[in-house]
Amino acid sequence: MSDEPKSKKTHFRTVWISDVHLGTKYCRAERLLHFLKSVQCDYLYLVGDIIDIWALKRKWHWPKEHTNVVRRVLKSDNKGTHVVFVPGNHDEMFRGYNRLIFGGVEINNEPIHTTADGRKAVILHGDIFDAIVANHRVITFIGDWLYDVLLYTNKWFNRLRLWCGFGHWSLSNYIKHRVKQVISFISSFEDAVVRYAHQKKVDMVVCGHIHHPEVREIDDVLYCNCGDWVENCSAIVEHFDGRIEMLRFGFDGDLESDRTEKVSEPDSARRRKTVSEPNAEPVGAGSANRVADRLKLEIASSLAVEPEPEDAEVTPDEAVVS
Ligand SMILES: [Mn+2]
Repeated sequence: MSDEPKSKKTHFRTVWISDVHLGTKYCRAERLLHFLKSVQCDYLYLVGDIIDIWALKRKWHWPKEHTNVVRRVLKSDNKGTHVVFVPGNHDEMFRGYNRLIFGGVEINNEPIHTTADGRKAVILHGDIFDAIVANHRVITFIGDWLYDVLLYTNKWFNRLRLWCGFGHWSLSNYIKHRVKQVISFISSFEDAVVRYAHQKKVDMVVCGHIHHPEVREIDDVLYCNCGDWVENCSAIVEHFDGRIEMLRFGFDGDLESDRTEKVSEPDSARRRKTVSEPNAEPVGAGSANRVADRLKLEIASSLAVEPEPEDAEVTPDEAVVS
């Protein structure tokens, strides 16, 4: 007997989450639990930094909500969900157990997922790019309140500096500089991930690590970042038709909430796959026709005219060269 009625659940083909950081006081375990209870999926990928072993080694922090999250994940398996754990840097000791199955959870350092519409996705946490990405420690989140506090502090700080004979030091400039650094950090991380996806010849990549949820097409690769359950409370999901979406819950984990942000992948990411499909098919009458159509399209575009549909009647207006 299930404790939640099935009708209330939202069904997805796949759910990806990362950077939960269980074992730290910053983990939004209740929100995650709320989310996990409200969804049902065929595949659940835990994309690293789920349990923060580093933090637990420093100071033991394990409230009962954290146990409940673990229980819920293990329970998903009983309901027909294939659970895959992709270790991150905070739970890297699990990397030694690549391809093993523990309590129904498969550990896999870099699984390949195939979407319902036949796209290949490489899944990895993303810390392997730390060495490539400069300034990787610059992941800071500056909240509004902190900004105010710092501005106030800055006033006194500068009085002190003047009194000591130093010049004025602008905090807001400093923050702007830091923000620029953060943005350049994120983009160099994304570049490194996308380059890796090119190497692996996949259509899509799902990662985490930088706590910055995203679904975006970069250089013909669909880049998906799960975000985290510390600040963003976010997930990447795949619908049953293969459509990818990023969900961000505004701190409540409630799918129905007004504050839930939903960002769908761009249509181009899916269209591109459909266009490139003929090459993969065995040559036959169907694919030969498609090749002919593409050729016609290419010739038409090089001549800058709209290719006319086979069965449409051509009116003089349409025949005009643009
Ligand atoms: Mn990480």
